[in-house]
Amino acid sequence: MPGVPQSLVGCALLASETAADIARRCRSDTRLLSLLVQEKCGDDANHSRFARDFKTLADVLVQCVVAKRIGQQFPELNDSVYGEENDTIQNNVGRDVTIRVGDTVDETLECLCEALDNDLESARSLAEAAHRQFTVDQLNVDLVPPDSEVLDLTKVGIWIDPIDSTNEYISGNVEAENEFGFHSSGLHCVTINIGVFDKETGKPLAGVINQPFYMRDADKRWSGRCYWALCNQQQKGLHSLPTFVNENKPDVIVTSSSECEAVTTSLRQSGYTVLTAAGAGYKLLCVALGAVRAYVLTKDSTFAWDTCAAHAMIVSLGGNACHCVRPAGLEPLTYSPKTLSGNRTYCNAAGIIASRHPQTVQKVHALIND
Ligand code: 2IP
Ligand code: CA
Repeated sequence: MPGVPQSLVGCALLASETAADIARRCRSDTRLLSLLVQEKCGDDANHSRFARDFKTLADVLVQCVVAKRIGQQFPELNDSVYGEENDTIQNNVGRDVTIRVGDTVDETLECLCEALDNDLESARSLAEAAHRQFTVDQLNVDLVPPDSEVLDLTKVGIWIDPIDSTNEYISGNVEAENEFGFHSSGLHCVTINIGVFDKETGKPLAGVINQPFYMRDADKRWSGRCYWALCNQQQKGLHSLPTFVNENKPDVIVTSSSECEAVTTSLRQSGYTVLTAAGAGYKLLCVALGAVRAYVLTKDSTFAWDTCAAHAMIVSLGGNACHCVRPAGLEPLTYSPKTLSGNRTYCNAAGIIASRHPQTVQKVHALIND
């Protein structure tokens, strides 16, 4: 079919657009959003970063849609697609509903009706959105992904972060771009991250990032932008990201607003301009796009699903994303399949240093650890 690449990265890219459409729909419907924001509990919550951690119906539905699409096109991957969220959400009368995307709109509608307390209109709109198919020419992407890729699917695992920066997504603020061309908070920092990795080596292989809230028109309607990259041995360097960036500007390091003052002070004293931005995926995307020189995080507040997609992009560009603090050495982050153990298993416990420039990764690692 024209505009529908047969590769895994192409499939993930088109699925990410269905996901972005759902994210925009849920966000523009205040009733939907207020009904379905739910607090995460126990091991599922990211308590090292947020006192309260939330998920939305959009998170759960997006994850199910992306997993379903990948499983439909690549049935051999059915058991190798992992997501940040579990697949249940509580409805208004306190009942847990497992979200399932069916083979037809009606099957999905039935499940969503239960989650939405029989609000048929909202459920139908979401069920239709979950089954909407896009073609590449409908996407805001700089390069069409290849029709095939050199991947051994028996070794492939996939991490999905359905909505990264859920807190920004829920608050819905909009902030102006800074002088370096990125946003420190707000809806622009929301991303959908789909990362492909090698289950044997733990290395990233490919990544897709969709930014659903990239631009707003005069009628305040949002449109998005998406990116993909391959970094498997045979296709490293194949991506839709800018290859050349203007290096003639201050060296900006982006950090979390929760980063320790001692760390940001030492980076500033070494001549870096240090700025904060929300969203681990968004900060890594800023690195991949060349808007910043590096992303530095000394804390254990990110997970495999936050980093795998952008990590693949940065590797495709010749850079890397490595552990930041000792006792971990200057080794790249790695990824493993989801098992029954809790979410902390997938935590990037020694933080992150990510840059398109390997010498920056080394320099910053030395600066923080010496
Ligand atoms: C969060 C989100 C946060 C980030 C945190 C992630 O993921 O990306 O913004 O904190 O590390 O786990 P910070 O913004 O300080 O970098 P989610 O929104 O999916 O829970
Ligand atoms: Ca996340």
